[in-house]
Amino acid sequence: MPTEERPTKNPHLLAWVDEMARLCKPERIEWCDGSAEERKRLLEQAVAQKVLLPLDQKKWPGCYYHHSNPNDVARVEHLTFICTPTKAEAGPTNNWMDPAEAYRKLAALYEGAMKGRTMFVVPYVMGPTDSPFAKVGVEITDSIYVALNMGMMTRMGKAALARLGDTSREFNKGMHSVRDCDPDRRFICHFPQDNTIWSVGSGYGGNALLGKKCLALRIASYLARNEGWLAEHMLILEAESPEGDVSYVAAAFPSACGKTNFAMLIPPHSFEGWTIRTVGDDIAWLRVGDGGRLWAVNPEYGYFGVVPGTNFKTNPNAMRSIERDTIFTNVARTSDGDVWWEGKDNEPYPQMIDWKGQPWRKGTTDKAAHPNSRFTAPMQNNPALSRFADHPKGVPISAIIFGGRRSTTIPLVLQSFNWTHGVFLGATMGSETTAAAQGLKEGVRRDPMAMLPFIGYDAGTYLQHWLDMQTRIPNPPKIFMVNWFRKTPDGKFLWPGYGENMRVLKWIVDRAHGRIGAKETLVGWVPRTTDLNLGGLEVPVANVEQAMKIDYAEWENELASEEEWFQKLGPTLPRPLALQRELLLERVRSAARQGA
Ligand code: GTP
Ligand code: SPV
Ligand code: MN
Repeated sequence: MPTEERPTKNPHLLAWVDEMARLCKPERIEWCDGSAEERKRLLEQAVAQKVLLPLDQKKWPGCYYHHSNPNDVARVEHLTFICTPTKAEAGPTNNWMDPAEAYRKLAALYEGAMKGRTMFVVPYVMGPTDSPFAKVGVEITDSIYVALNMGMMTRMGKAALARLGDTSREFNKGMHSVRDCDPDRRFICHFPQDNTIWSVGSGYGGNALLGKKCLALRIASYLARNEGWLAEHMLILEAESPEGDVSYVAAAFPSACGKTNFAMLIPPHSFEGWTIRTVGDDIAWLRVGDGGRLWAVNPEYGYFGVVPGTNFKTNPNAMRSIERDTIFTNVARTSDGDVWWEGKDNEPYPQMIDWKGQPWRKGTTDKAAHPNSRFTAPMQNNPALSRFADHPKGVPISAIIFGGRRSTTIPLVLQSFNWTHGVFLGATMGSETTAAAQGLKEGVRRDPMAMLPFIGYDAGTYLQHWLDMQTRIPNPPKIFMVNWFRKTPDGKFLWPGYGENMRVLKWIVDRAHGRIGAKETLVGWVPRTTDLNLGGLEVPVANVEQAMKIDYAEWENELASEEEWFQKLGPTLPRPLALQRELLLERVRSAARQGA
C-alpha cells in the first residue's frame, strides 16, 4: 500500500480510504487540503497532463479549458441507480439495483482501476462550514479535473476534516473512478442507507462531482424526508425593493431551464431601485426556522453553469463571474487561447477548435460548443452575490416558484390557491427535454419539482412529504408556477425572458406579501395585465397577453394527460393530489364545453 501523509486521525475515514485503496491500487494517494498552493500545483499538473489547457492569461486570468471525452458530456439518467434494500423504496421513477449486486458489480470495475494513477482524497462540506445544517462528504477520485472542480464547487479540504473531527462516522463516502470512460461500464449508484455513492466511468458534472446532484440532492432528499426538511433543485435569490424591503425566493426549474439566469437577474430600466442578488443557483436545503418560516441555505460554493446563451445582454453577472479563475468545459476555443460559444456577444471566429477538439470553420451548421458545455466558477466571483450566501442560518423564503420549459398551455405566471394546489402544480410540472442529460426522449416529460432525476427514494412518498411540510411550517411561503418558454405557432418565444422576468418576479413578491391584485381563474390566480409593470417592454402587449393566456381547452388536455403520470406513481401517490387533479379537470372540462 502506498504511504501518504494522512491529515486526519479519524479511524472511520482512514479505514475507508485504506479499503478503497486496496481495491483500486493507486500508485499514490493525495489528500487535498484546499489551500491556494495546492490549487496552483494541481493546475500545473493538470496542464502538464493536458487535462487542462491554459487560456490566454491576459484575456482570461486564471482560466483553463477542458475537453471531456466526447462520449461523456452530460448526466446519464439511464445509468443512475438508487440502491435501496427493496425496489419499492426507490419507487417507480428511479432505476433500482440491489445494493449487494451494485457493490459487487462496481467493485469489479474499481478493481485495480487506479493502477499507475493518483488517488485524490477530497474532503468537503456542503453548506456554510459553521452551519448546523452542513454535511460533510469525502470524495475519492482518480480525476484531477474532478478534484479541481470540487475545490470550486464545495468548501474543500482542511475545513471539512476539522468539521468532521477525529471520531465522527458522519460523512458521505463518495467513491469515484473515471476508469476507462467506457459508456458500457458507467454507473452512478447511490446507497442512501449507507450514506454512500459509487460512481464509475464518467468524469462529467453531476456524474462525477459527487457533492452536487448525488449528495446534495439524491442522498440529502432521503435524509430530509427522515429528518423533516427539504433538499431541492432550486435557486435562491434575494430581491430588494426601492424601499429597501428584502425578500427571498426559491425556484425549481429543471436542468437547463433558467435557474442560473434567474438567480443572477438584472432588472430592466423601468425597475429602477430594484436589486436582485444570488444566494444559490442550483440547490437549496430548506428547513423550518425562526419565525416559523422556511429557511434556505445553498449547499454549494461555486457555479457549474450552462455556457451557451450566456452573454452580456442575457446574463451580465454570469459573464462577470466567469472572467477569471474559471474552468470552461466543452465550449469552442481558438489556437491562441480564447473561447467562444453559441450565443456569445461576439461573432464566431472564422476558424476555431470545436468542443470535440476538431477544426471548425464559420459557416458550418455544426455547433462549435456543446449545448451542455459548462463553466465552473467560484461564487465569490459573482458581483451580485448576496451577503447571506455564506450565512449559517440561510435566508427566509417568501415564495416558491416551479417552472418548466413549455411551448404551450402553461401561462407566464400562476399563483396556487393554497399549499396543496401548489404541491399539485409542482408534482405535475412538465418540461421539454434539454441537453443537460444524455439519451432522453424529446418532448414533454413530467418532472415533479424539477426533481425527477434527483429524488433519492419513492416519488409518491416524496410528494406526501411535501404535503406534510405544510403543517410543519407555521408561516409557509406562497407557491407559484412560471413559464418563460411559451411559443408562437411558428416557434418564437412569446416572452423576452432573462432580465424581463423581473416583471413577473415583482408580482410574485408583491403577492407573497399580499400587496397587489390578481384575478382568480379555474387553475389559479393570475395577474391582470394592469397588475404587471410592463413599462419599457420591447415586445407587443399582444404577445404578453398570449404568454399569459389560460385556454381551458388546452388545460383540459393537460390535466387529462397527467393521469398517466399519476398512474405511473402508483399506490404511494397522495390521494389529495389525485383528487385535486379530478376537481380541476371537471371544472375545466365544463368551462371548455361552454366555450370559456
Ligand atoms: P442547470 O445548471 O442545468 O440546472 O440549468 P439552469 O436551470 O441553471 O439553466 P440556465 O440558467 O443555465 O439556462 C439554461 C438555458 O436556458 C441557457 O441557454 C439560457 O440562455 C436559457 N434561458 C435562461 N433563462 C431564459 C429565459 O428567461 N428565456 C429564454 N428564452 N431562455 C432562457
Ligand atoms: C443539472 O443537470 O441540473 C446540472 C448540471 O446542474 S450537472 O451538474 O451535470 O447535474
Ligand atoms: Mn441543475
